[in-house]
Amino acid sequence: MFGFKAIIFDVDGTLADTERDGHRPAFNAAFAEAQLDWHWDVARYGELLTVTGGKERIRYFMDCDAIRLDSVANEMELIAALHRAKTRHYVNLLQTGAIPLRSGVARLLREARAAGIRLAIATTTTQENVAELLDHCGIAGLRDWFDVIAAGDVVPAKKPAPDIFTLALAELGLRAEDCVAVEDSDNGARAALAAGIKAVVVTLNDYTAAQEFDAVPLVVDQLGEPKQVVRVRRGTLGEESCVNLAVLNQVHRAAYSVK
Ligand code: XBP
Ligand code: MG
Repeated sequence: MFGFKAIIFDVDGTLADTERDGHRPAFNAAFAEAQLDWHWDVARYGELLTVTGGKERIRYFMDCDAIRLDSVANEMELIAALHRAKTRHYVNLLQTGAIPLRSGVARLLREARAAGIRLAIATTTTQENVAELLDHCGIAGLRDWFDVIAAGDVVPAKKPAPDIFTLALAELGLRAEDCVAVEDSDNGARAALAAGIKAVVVTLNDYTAAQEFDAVPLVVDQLGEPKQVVRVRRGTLGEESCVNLAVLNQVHRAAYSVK
């Protein structure tokens, strides 16, 4: 019935709004704990999000603000220690259940499972962070719904490089044309497209709403629920009122139709 076999989801900003009130305060808690006077406010964090990966983001911040230690080795050690502390703070927050899934995510995951569409994750963040998010967002056993969780430092280059999507495809044993990717950011969409996945859906959030997404066939403000108003920035929902399997199928068919 459907032309695709799997959906590959990004995590941060896509499954859940984790950045502003999740990762960002965890970074700030790590800085405070290390007695650094660094603080990333909401706007500054938006600028820093142009670099994916927490360690890479700290490095970028230090470069931007010309913060130098006496050796590169000490800088790397500081970044690694800060990132470990940040992960601890972030996991503690996730364990309180403070970060729910975005609108329509649980619905779409359930629809996919019922239809025999496989589920996968391709994310820049760590396995640990993904597991804790999935374990504490209110759906028992959610982690096991995903056949593949490709996460973090296991690939040479982070998004917008295609590597993590290429790994997810290899672990699924599927071709790019068998899959639909769901992302929230320019870096993420570029990574999916570079891996050969043409059927890409972007769900915007506050940090990514101003990005362009010229090459993405469907850009919406949320996956949404049937009776909600889903705002469509690019593409169409056709007869549907939210992003469901029928919509993903339309996106997939259009992406691979011979023109
Ligand atoms: C998400 C990220 C991540 C998180 C922090 O990118 O960039 O770096 O902000 O995660 P994407 P870590 O959604 O495109 O995968 O600190 O665990 O690296
Ligand atoms: Mg993201």
